[in-house]
Amino acid sequence: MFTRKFSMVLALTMLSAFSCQQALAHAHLKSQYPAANATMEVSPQALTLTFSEDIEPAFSGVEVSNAQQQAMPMKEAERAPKQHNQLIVPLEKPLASGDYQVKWHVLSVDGHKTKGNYRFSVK
Ligand SMILES: [Cu+2]
Repeated sequence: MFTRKFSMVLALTMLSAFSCQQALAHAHLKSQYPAANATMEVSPQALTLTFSEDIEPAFSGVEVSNAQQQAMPMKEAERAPKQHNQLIVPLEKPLASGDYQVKWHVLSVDGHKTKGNYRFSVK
């Protein structure tokens, strides 16, 4: 017969094993344009972020800020029509030369949220 405590430990162990499996399905940033730490000759017209899983665009977003922490005007992030793991974020206007920080957050189709950041610069 299992004691109450043992059953509890068993349940928690199973739960954490399950969470680990779920974690593999989270949307991680696989690649991006401009690439992390890249120096662009000219401003990109849009940022493209590709994730390991399909994402929900309505609950995903990207912010770009300059070295003075000012947010750059962006159009609404869209999911690529034929690639549901890709988020495209057009810039309202070209970026001036300088360093930029990109902060992203996405909701993957499995319902989990992930976020991260990286930098790039424009010559
Ligand atoms: Cu997940």
